[in-house]
Amino acid sequence: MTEYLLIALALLGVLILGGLGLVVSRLRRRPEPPLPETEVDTRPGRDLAGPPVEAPEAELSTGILVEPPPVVEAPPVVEMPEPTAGRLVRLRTRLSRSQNAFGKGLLGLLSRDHLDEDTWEEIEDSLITADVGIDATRDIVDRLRERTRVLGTRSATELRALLAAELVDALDPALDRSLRTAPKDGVPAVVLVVGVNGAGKTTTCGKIARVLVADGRSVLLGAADTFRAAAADQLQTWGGRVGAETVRGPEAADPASVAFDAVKRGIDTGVDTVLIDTAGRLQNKVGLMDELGKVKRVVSKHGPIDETLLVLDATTGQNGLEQARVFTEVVNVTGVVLTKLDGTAKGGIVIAVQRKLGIPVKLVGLGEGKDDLAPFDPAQFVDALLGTEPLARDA
Ligand SMILES: Nc1nc2c(ncn2[C@@H]2O[C@H](COP(=O)(O)OP(=O)(O)O)[C@@H](O)[C@H]2O)c(=O)[nH]1
Ligand SMILES: [Mg+2]
Repeated sequence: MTEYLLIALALLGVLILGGLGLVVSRLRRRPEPPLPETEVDTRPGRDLAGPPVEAPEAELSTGILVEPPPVVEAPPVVEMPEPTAGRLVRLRTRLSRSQNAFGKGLLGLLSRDHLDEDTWEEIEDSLITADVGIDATRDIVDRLRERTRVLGTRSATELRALLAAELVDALDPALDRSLRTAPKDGVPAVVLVVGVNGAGKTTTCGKIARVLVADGRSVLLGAADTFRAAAADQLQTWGGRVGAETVRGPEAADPASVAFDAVKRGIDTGVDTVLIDTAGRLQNKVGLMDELGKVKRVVSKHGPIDETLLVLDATTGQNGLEQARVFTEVVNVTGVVLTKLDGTAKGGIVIAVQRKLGIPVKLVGLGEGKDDLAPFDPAQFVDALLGTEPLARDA
């Protein structure tokens, strides 16, 4: 028994001495510049990599042969994003919060006792104010008036339903809004993301990558915005979180060659989808057209581009629409992503965008959060746009 005690004491002594030695050597070394800080990821899921390896130096300096735990290269922590099903419903509150005044105003007008000429004009005004666009507004209001007259509709509940139906109709619910991201014959699908600076392209690329990964797809990102190194860093950060590789070139590299390399790498590594983020400086329209046109041509050498998404900032309203047209002239835009709908009371822009560009809105951005991107669904969207609060009063 005493033997054990002695051994334990001896061990303790050696440990203390070793520890002291380490402290002293640390003190002596003090003038040296500190080592660069390692980034520590404290997110949940970290513990999968096993307990942290603590102070192996102290153990070694005691002279006791304590086998250090094997140094395992910790696997990068890959996040599993939430599934997309029901996202628009989940994000609905965010949308209705920003659209509240619009929805309330409209429904307030519809619940007036007499829908006289002035009231119809006010209804028109609120739709135009919400960026629905003049032509679409006229159509919607004309049809609503007609149906109200024919049906002899009176109650606010019925009127709300009629208005909702007209708005949904204006959004062309039959349009194909699916994203073509599935590989064909072992060749990855290529998705090109375009739009003006600040619209939310890089963020959207990142969010889409998460959606695809959540659906069990493998993704590669191409940082063809080579204007600022920070742009590629930003994209790489998004990719890193979900384990997606990012192909980037040196600063000021030719965007087309980066895009080409990205697709090539995607083919070589056998990923399902290659997402290409581009730059969108509009100061020089000709330059931008040239650059994008070249990206498109060069990437097409590998095969046709499956999806070209135009990212539009909903808060820029009708101005954004004008800019959008430039892009549709250079690339074959197959879908629109309308971002920042959480930050505007002008959700009607969705209607105007589709009508003016003749391209379906496929996705909507509803926040800066990593999963704040939802597939666009006309009926759910209109529901959120109108909100339901005034109905409660009506019942
Ligand atoms: N509120 C909100 N902000 C967004 C949304 N999408 C992007 N952003 C923000 O818009 C800013 C510009 O985004 P970024 O992706 O860098 O734009 P890019 O220049 O087109 O690549 C960033 O601060 C994003 O967080 C969205 O749906 N809602
Ligand atoms: Mg960007």
